[in-house]
Amino acid sequence: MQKPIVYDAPRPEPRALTAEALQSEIIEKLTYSVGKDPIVARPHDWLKATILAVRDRVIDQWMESSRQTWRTSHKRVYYLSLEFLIGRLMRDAMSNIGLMEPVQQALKNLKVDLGDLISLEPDAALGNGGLGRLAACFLESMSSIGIPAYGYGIRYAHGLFRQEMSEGWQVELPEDWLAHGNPWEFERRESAYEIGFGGHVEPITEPDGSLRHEWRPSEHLLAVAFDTPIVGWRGARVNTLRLWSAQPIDPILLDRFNSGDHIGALEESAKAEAITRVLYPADSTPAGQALRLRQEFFFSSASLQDIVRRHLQQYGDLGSLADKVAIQLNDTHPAISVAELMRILMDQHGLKWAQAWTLTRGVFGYTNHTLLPEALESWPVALLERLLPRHMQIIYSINAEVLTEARERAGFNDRQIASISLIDEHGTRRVRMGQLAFVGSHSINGVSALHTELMKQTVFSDLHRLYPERINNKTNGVTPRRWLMQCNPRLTKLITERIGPDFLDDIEKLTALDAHADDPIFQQQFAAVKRANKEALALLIKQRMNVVVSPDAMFDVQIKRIHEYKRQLLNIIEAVALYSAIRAHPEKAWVPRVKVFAGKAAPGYWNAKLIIKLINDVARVINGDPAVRGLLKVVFLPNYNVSLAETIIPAADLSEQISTAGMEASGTGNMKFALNGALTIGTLDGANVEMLEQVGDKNMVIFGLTAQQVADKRGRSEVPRSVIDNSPTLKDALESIASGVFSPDDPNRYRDLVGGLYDHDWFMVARDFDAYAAAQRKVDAIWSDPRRWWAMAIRNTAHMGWFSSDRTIRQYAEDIWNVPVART
Ligand code: B1N
Repeated sequence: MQKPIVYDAPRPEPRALTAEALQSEIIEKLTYSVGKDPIVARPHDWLKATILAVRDRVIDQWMESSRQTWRTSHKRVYYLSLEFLIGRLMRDAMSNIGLMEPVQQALKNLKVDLGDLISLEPDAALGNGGLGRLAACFLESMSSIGIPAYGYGIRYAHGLFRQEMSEGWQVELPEDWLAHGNPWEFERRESAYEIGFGGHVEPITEPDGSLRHEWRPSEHLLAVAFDTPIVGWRGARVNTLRLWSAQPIDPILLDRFNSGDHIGALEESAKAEAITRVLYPADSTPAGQALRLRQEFFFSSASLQDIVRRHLQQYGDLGSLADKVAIQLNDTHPAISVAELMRILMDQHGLKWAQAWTLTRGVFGYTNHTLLPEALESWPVALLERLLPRHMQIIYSINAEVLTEARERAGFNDRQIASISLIDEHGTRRVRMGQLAFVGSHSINGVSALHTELMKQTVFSDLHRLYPERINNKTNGVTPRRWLMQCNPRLTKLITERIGPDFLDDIEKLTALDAHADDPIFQQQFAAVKRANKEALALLIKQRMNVVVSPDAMFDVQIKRIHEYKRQLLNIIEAVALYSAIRAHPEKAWVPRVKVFAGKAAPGYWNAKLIIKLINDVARVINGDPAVRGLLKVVFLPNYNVSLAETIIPAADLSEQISTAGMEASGTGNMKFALNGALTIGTLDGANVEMLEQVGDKNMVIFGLTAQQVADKRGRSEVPRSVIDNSPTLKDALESIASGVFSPDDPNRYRDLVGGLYDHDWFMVARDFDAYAAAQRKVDAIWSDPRRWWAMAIRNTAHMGWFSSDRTIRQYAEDIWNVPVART
C-alpha cells in the first residue's frame, strides 16, 4: 500500500517569468545540466538549456494541477491512443504560458536566435495523420479548459518514417527523434507494470464454491512510464501525456551469456523492446500483424493497471470507478482494453461479472474514425487465443451476453446476430474490434455529422438498432493556439488590432471579423499578411526544391496522407488538363497558380506511391516548360509533418478537400486552412459539410457527387467509360498520362493507374472530374476579383471558431464523460 498523499508538502518558490531571470537560468542550465561552457556550446546545447528553463515554469503549474485533482476528487479523463502526433513542444509551451517575448529577449542578449532553436527541435511524429494529430489537439484543449486528463500511448523509439524522394519515388528512412535525448520527458521507473503474453488460464475454485480464473502468461515484460507535461492556454492547467516503453524484466540472461551464448543472452531483451520500437506507418488500414496486437495490448494493459492503481490509492474501492474515471478509446486500437479491464476487475479484484460489466461500460467511450470496410480491425481468433487466452474467454462471454440480449429482448434474426457478433464467421474466424469496443462502451461517437449518420446506416446499423441511445456525434476540432496563434503570428496580431484580444480566450469571438470583411483597408491588411506568409513558403520551396514560385500566384494546396479516396489523383489530372489548356490558349488571361502537394504514402500502398511519382513527373514537365511562362507550377514537398504544415497552412490561398463523398470521416486540415484565411474547394464530405453550414455557400466552393449519389452509383456498378468518352478534357489528360507524356523513361508507368479509372473508378475520379474542373474555373474567377476573394477569405477565418477542439472537448465532457467544464 502506498503512503497517503500529504497535500501541504513543501514546494519551491515558482520561477520568475522575466527575461533577466530566464537569461541567467539558461546559462545555469547550460552549465550545470547540459555540462557545457557557453563559449563552446553548440545549437543543440542551447536548445536543451532553453527547454529546461522553460520546463521549470511548466513544472510549477504541473504540480499545482495534479495537487488540485487529488484535493478536489474530480473525475479524471483518460485518452487512450496508439498515436499522438504532437510535433514540436517548445514554441507551444512558451506561447501558452506567455514566455515567447521574455525567452526571445533572454536569448538575444546571449546572441542566440530563438527561431533557429525552434527549428532544431525534433518534430515528435508518434502518429500517422489526422487521428494522431486530433489526439494531440485534444490533450492541449483538455489542459486549456481545465479538465484533469491523461493521454496514454506508446513511446515509440522511431516515429513515422522520414520521407525522401529518389527520382520522384518515395523512399522511407528511419526517424530518430530521440537522438539528442528528450528534455521534455520524465522517466518514472516507479510506475512500471508487468505485461504478460501467452500461457494458459487456471480455473480456481474458491472456498465458497465459486469459480475464479487466473491467467498464467508464459512471457513477461515491463512497461515503463515516461511523462511529458502538456500545457494549456495561459497555463490554465498542465496535464500529463504518459507514454509506455517496453523493457525486458531481465536485461540479460546471465546463464546463457556465461555459457557462451552472447547473442541468445539478449534475445528476450530484443523481443521485449521490439514492441515499442516503431510506429506502424499505415493510415486508415489495419496492420494485421501480431506485433501490432502486442503493441495494442501492451499499452492498454499498462494504462489500465495504472488507472486502477491510482483510483484505489485515492478512493480505496472499485465501486466508484465509473464515477471517477472516464476512458476514451481512440478508434479500436485500444479496444482490447474492454476485455483487459474485465479481467483486472474479476480475476485480480474479485468482482462478479455483472458488476464488472456495468463498471466497464460505465467507464469506456469509443470514437470511430473510419468506415472504410478494409480499415476495420479484426484479429484471428487463433492469434488472440495464443497471445491472450484469458481475454479470448472473456470476449466469448461478452458475446454470449450480448447475443442473448439481442435475441431475447430485441428478437434479432440470424442475419442480425451474425452482423453484431464479436466473432466474424466468414472464412477464418476473427474477433471484430469495432463490435467489441461498441458493446463495451456507453457511448460510441463519430467525428462529423455525416460520418455519424453513415455509421448508423452502415457498419453499426444492427448494433444501433439494439442500443439506439449509444451512437452520438462529436465533430472534430483543432486547437486555435497551435493552428492560428503560434503558426500565424502575423494574422493573430492583425485580428487583435481589429477586434481586440478577446478571441484569444474564446475563439468563437472571431465572428466579430465578419463585420470587417468588406472593409477595403482590412482586406489589404489581410492580404498583406497572407503575402508575407507566402514569401516565407516561397523561400522554403526555393531552398528545399530549388523551384522558384511567385507569391503573386494563387497557392493551391493539398497536404495530407496520400490515399486514393483523398483523390490527389483528381487534383493532378486537373493540373494536366490546365497545362494543356494554357499551352493551347496562351492568349487567355490565366490565373497564375502554384500547386503544392505534400504527404506520405503507407510503404506497402503501391498506388499511393505511384501517385507521388506521377505528381513529381508532372511537376518536372510543367515546371520546365517555357510555354507555360510560370503560370502554373507544381511542387511536391517531401517529408510532410506537423512543422511543415505550420509553415504551409498560413500561406495557402486555396485548400483542396476533395475526397470521394462518404469516405473522409471528418478531416481536420480543412479546418486549419479556413481558420488561416484560405478558401476551400471541396466535396460534401466529412466536416466540409459543417464548414459549409458555418461559412455559408457564398464562401466555399463545393462540387461533385454526394455520399448518397456515390453509394447509388456503386450499387449500380455502371461502367465509367462513357463518362470519360463524354469529357474531351478528361480524355485528353488521361491519354497523355497513360501514353507516357510525363514518363518517357517508362511510358507504361501509369497505364494501370489510368486503366482503373476506365474499369471501375471506385473513387469517382472520372465521374467528378468535370464538376471539379468547373469549380476550379469558378475559383479563378473569384481570384480575379480581389475584393470578393478577400471578403470570402476573411469570412472563412471569422466563422471557423466553432471548429476549435475546445468546443469538441466540451461536448465530450458534457455528453460522454460527465465531467464539469467551466465556460470561458
Ligand atoms: O481520423 C481523423 C479524421 O479527420 C480523418 O477523416 C480520418 O481519416 C482519420 C488506422 C487510422 N481514420 N482512421 C485512421 C489511423 C491509423 C490507423 O492505423 C486508422 N485515421 C483516421 C480524425 O478523426
